[in-house]
Amino acid sequence: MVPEELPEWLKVYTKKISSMGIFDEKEANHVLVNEYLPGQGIMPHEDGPLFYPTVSTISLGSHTVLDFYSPLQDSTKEDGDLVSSSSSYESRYMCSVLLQPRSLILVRDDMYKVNLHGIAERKEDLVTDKIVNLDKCDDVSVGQTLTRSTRVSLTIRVMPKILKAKLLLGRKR
Ligand SMILES: O=C(O)CCC(=O)C(=O)O
Repeated sequence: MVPEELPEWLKVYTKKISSMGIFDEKEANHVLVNEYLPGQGIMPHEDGPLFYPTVSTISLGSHTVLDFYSPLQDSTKEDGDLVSSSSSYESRYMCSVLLQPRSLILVRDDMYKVNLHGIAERKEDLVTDKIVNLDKCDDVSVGQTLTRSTRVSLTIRVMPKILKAKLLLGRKR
């Protein structure tokens, strides 16, 4: 990873979130900006070992629903049978979190390091009791259907190992 200066408007958020102490004494140095149109999502995945194992995400524009799954490589006991790593995501589904516009979510420890997270490719979301943060959400109740619009997410995190010096790519003689 080659370090680049973050734009000033983003530093407002990286500094504010870092000052909460969620990355130990480190300051966030990496921001991923994703845009999702209605119907777009992201496959269940882990973010990998390159990052400090607490990740913060600000949601802008639309709400979305972030789903968590137990890991692909893990074998899980279900009704006495071993479910192999080839079982579908459905059988590994754990729970969901409703990400409302202007919200901040922190994902850490095993939820970050062990489990997978993803966003289903849907244009609307049915609110169910699998959404574990409903008591923290304003004006939402089970049975409601929420229609997605365009969402931009800022995933703010710490990448501990970055190149100390900038690479001189394409340098003119
Ligand atoms: O947009 C989000 O909230 C999640 C993004 C994400 O999981 C990723 O880019 O790895």
